Amino acid sequence: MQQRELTCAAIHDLSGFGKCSLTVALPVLSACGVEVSALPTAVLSTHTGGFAGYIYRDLTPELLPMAKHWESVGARFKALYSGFLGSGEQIGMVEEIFEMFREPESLILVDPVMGDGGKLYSTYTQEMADGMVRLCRRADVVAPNMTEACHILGLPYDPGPYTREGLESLLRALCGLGPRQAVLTGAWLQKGELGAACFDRETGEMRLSLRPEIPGYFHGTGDLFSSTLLGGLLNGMTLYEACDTAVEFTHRTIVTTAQSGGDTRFGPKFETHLPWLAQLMEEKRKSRK
Ligand code: PXL
Repeated sequence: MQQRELTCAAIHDLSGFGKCSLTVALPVLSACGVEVSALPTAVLSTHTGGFAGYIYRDLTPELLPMAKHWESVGARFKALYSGFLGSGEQIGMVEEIFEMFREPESLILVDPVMGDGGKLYSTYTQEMADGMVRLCRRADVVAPNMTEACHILGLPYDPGPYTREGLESLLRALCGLGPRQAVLTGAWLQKGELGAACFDRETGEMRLSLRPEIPGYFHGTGDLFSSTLLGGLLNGMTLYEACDTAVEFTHRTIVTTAQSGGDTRFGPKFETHLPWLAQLMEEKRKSRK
């Protein structure tokens, strides 16, 4: 049987400098053998994490017309992947876009990008963050960090340490909103380790994937993680395989970023690790044929 082409629509902002969102999703998914189309929610000179005076152009009025134009030219996607949104209004629009392109076999991954370290990003209003729960209900897979998961579930932020039972209960609650699979980033049980926990509603199984923690705050790694997770799922990996691959890839890039000693606001140094990722994904594709 001929495999369907791996195609994805990535609905995120385009931050020109300081790698994150689309400047991460496009190369990572391409390396995974996925054809990605970009629907920018906003255009920024830099991301909002630690840069003052950034230029911000919200693309809310353009979002639906761009999606409708795609529809008119026959665009079809195996996956729909949303991340950082430019305004509260965009939540309803992204729901509409999901419906426009949803097919029986399609995979909707929502990374409810809205904050980190217990705080919302500066462009996110409370209303926007509250609306994000609606988008999560429409997803097959959600991949929040701890800040986002607590916000979505209406819980106070928990900085950790976490327990297996605590992580599982958060993941079950996320799946209770609608998704069949949930992945939680920023998971750890003991100091010195960091990774992600994943849960599949069908199997009822929670698994953890941990690596040694590299001290520091590394911008753009959430986008790197989610894009790799999606690439893995599209290539036929199980949820745990995709999650573990995403943790490993993110860990490798953080090691390189930390070793470079550069400004971590500029984004993760993932480029030299793309061949490793591409090979892994190709092997997975071949093993499925
Ligand atoms: O990496 C998440 C992200 C995406 N897009 C923009 C951001 C951030 C985090 O700060 O500012 C514009």
